[in-house]
Order: sequence, then structure tokens, then C-alpha cells
Amino acid sequence: MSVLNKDFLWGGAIAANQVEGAYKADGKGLSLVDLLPAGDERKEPLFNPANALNQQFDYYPSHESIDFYHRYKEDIKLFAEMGFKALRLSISWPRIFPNGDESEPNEDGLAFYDELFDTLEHYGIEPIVTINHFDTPYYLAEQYGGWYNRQTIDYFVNYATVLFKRYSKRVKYWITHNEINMILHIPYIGGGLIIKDTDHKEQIMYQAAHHQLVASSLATKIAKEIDPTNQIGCMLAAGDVYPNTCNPVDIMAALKKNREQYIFIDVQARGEYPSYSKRLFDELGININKAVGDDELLKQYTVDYISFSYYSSRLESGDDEVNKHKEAGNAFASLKNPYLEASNWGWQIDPVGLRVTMNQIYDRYQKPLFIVENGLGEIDEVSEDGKIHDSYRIKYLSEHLTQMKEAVKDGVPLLGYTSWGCIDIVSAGSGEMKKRYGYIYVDRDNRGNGSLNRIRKDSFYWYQNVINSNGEDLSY
Ligand code: P53
Repeated sequence: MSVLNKDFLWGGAIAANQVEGAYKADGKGLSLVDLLPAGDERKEPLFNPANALNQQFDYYPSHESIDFYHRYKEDIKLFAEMGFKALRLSISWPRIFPNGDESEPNEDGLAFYDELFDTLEHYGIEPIVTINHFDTPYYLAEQYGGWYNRQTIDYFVNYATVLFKRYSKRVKYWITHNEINMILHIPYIGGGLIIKDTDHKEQIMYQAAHHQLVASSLATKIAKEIDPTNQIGCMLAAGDVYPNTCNPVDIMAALKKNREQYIFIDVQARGEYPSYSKRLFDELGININKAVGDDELLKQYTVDYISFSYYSSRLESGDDEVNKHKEAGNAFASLKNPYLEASNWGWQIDPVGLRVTMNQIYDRYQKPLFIVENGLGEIDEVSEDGKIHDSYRIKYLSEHLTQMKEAVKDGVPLLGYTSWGCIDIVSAGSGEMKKRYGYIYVDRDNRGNGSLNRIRKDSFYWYQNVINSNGEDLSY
């Protein structure tokens, strides 16, 4: 008997905007990321699009990306060789609705995913489909104000309905929005928001998030009408926030930070805004405009399961002076935890934090969990023997999977584990190829040079054995 169920969904995760490339092929419209450059240059347009987006950059990593659009058959074959039971992928919204506001979908875009699902089916790999992974059509952002505009709900629902009608026979597990709380940290890709310095930033972000929540409930309603076996999940960028010390002031600060991530999942899992939201909104000076029926809709159509990404825990102080020492690292700033080591990108590595986070989420919601992102973004070198000896990645994954199993033993129901970037892809935060998560190396650098050839890393064979033993053999 293994710790995990025999139908545990082992696999990997990718997102259209970070793998497909072919950015104008077959009628596709522009994605938000298609205007973003790579490396240091990316920061400004990503975090400050109103001022820095419309420059000409000399290289856009998403335009070709890893060319998954043309190479998916070969890539899925490699996933199957590792024994994948599941692949989390996203559908590119602007491939289906190039501008977002059309009434009819782009048939060529739909046909691409038909073939993709055929290929997965051929290998017995279950698709886990994210409907919106940082991929609101750019046109909706530019012309309509993205998710701040209530009309975007209708466009999303129209898009989601097309997907449910076309693919419900092939797809059972859906995720409406990737990392819904990321809208507070990267509002451009999270919500198609181009916020100006003079705008009331929080008002825009929380109002846009409200529209995403309503859209998610409406999509859930329609998914169930089309096929009651459809399973709809929300998706949280998770990672428990620890207090910096046992000073009660720090404990309270950490609790508040945790609520900042849970607020939207509270709505999606329990069906209403939590009681603490009133004070939060008052203090931020914001007022959520709701339409008649929104509250009832949110209450009636909650999610079936809770999916989340976990890369790291975080650390928060109740003292503003101390918090000034937060390390940027990524979109989630954190104090440095002296007990943890960090990756080359400053992401602190905390396997036990995964067990903590899983228990916290389950205690809060009592719905099945699904780990749909986890992994180590690191620099890989091709050795003289032509191989990639990524022992650091194997160690990271082994330690996280060990803690994942501990959480399952604690009683947390878990549907599956899909590690992030199972093949090297373009980083969302930095636009780099150099930040690699994969079991499969892709020969391409930060400037787009390279053959795009795929090479199995050491971790490929290691993960193959993990899946084969249903997680019992995590040795390395
Ligand atoms: P990259 C920051 C913090 C936590 C999750 O991120 C994040 C981000 C975005 O930078 O996003 C998720 O590529 C997201 C993926 C993304 C992945 O984490 O910056 O769902 O699209 O690629 C890793 O290393």
C-alpha cells in the first residue's frame, strides 16, 4: 500500500503564454506577454505598464517561446515517457477570441487544442485546463480596461462556454483563473490592468478581482449545466506567511498577510466575502461595486477543489522598519528567513512550508487540494557528456514530495501533483529562459539563440521512477 491513492494525478504544468510561441499564427491575437521583453528590461513594463509598455524592445521571448505550438507532439511523447498521468496546461484566450470581444470563436485556434487533446488522450494523460493563465487578450486590456470593466465578465463567460461545449468530453478538471490573488501583485498579467500613477490602485485591483470571482462562478454554473461531471477549481498562489518573531504584533501581521492571499479563495470556496473584508476595504478606502445577484451567484457556485502553487513560505513583521528589509526576490516580497536557503533568484526553499500550507488550506476549506505548481527555477548547464546533472532540482523536489506525503498522512485529501515547467519555458516574472524548472532541457537562451532541441535531464529519469513507484521511492 502506498501513501498516495493509485489514481493520484502525477504530472507537470505549463501555460500557453509561456510555451506556445507562434504568437500570430492562425489568427491569434496579442497576449499581454507578447509586449514584454526579457531580463532586467521586463520589470518596468510588467509592473508599470502605463508608463513603460509601449516601447519598442529588440527581443520578445513569447513570440517564439519554446515553440510548443509546433512541437507539442514530441514534447507530450516525452511527458508520456516519464509516465505522466496528467498535464496541466492553459488555453490561450486570444487564440480563441483574438481581441476578446468577438461573438464567434476562431475555429483554427479551437482546432489546435482538439489535436492537442487527441495527443494527450493517445497517451492516457488527463488534461487539467486553466482557462485564464495570465492571458486576457491584450485588446481587452487596452480598449476596455481589462478586468476592471464589468463587460469582461461577459467576454470571459462566452469564451469559457465555447471551451466547455467543445472539450467537456475530453476535459474533466478545469481551473478558471490562474493564481487569482496575483492580481494584487502583478495586475497587468493577472487582470489585464494598465494602472496609472494617478489611479486608486487598490480600488481597481479589488474591483477587477470581484469581476473575476463573478466570472468564475458564472463559468462554474455553465460548466455544470453542460456536463455535471465537470470539476471546477480555483487557484491560489500559496505559501504560508510566517511571523518574523513570536512577538504578538508579528503574529497579527502575518495573519493579515495570509488573509491577503486567502480573501479570494474564501469567496470561491465558501461562497462569500469573509467578515474581515469589510474592515480591510474601509481601511483601503475602497468600495466594491456589485451588481444585483452577484452575492447569490457567488454563494451558489463555489468550487469543487482548491488548486494552488507553492514555491516558498514568506516572512512578515509587524514593524514597518523591519519590513523595509524585505527582499524583492519575486512578486512576493519577503523578509529573509535565517533557517532557509534561497535559489539564485532569491526564492527561499522551504519543503516543510508545503506541509504547513497544505494543512492550513485544508483546515480552512475542507475541499480536496491539487498542487498544480511547485519546483525550482535554476541555472542548468549542459555538461561535457552532453547531459544535465540537475541534482539540486532532484533534491528540491524530493524534499517537497516527502512533505507533501506527510500532509496526506495528516489527512489532507490531494488529487495530484503537477510540477511547474516540466519542460523548460519562459519565466513569467523575468522573461528569461535561463531560469529553468524542467525535467527536459530546451536549447534556447535569454536572447532567443539556440536549436530548441530537447534533452532529458537527470531529473527526468528520477521523476520517472517517482511516478512509477507512486511516490514511494523518492531517493536520490
Ligand atoms: P517565474 C511569482 C511568485 C509566485 C508565483 O514564476 C508566480 C510568480 C510570477 O513571477 O507565478 C507562477 O516564471 C505562475 C507561473 C510562473 C511561475 O509561478 O517568474 O503561475 O506562470 O511561471 C514561476 O519563475
